[in-house]
Amino acid sequence: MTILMRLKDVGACMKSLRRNTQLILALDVTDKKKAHVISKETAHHVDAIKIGYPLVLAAGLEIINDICEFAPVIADFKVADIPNTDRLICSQAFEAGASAVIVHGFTGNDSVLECVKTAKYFQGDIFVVTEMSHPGAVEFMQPKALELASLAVECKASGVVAPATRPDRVREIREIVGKLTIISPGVGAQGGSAADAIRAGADHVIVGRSIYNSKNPGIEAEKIAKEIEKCR
Ligand code: NUP
Repeated sequence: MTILMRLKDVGACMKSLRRNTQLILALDVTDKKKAHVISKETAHHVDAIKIGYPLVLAAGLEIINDICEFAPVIADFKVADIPNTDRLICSQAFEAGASAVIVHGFTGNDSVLECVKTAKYFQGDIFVVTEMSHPGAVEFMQPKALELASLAVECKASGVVAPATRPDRVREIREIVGKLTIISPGVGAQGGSAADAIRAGADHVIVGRSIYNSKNPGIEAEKIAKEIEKCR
């Protein structure tokens, strides 16, 4: 199938990341039907839906095209390979209907530049991981996180991923990335607070388990969106 045909197929997808509720849902469920139901219930309260390996491996890449009817999709593939392979991976994600792809920066300038070039071709966005939100990130990522943030700026990425579990780090990363978009995971299940991350300079928080494991994902998403609204 040609790229143009595929682009036509995904014409119904929402393409640009909104900045309305500042909430991004991490849809890490592995049941296709559940993914649809949760997306529909939360769509009004989220600016985007992030889909990663758990759902794509369970439901197939086409799930991106399904979910982008509800909200722009960020493909969390944490791309980390040689430039040619990065281009192939990013192209697959954008052709499937993703608005943005998350990539690692530790592979270096050439790899990140290739991802950004590919995103530009599809009019999409690239977010570069700086310091991850889990405790193990302090071992190897934290010492290099600010350099990874600078690399994202140099490579003209759209934004970076920074840890809501460490708002001070979000603040430091904001100083380096300037106007770039910061998306910040680690709220709820990992212990971070949405309000603290936004106050520290995040544009959006990413929330998974607290929403999709709750009895009523729509109400939970609305609650977090209201918490964010209050601290603006
Ligand atoms: O540093 C990161 N931390 C993190 O949790 C980078 C990520 N991409 N994520 C992702 O955000 C993680 O893979 C999951 O999809 C989501 C957080 O989910 P939860 O902890 O709110 O359930």
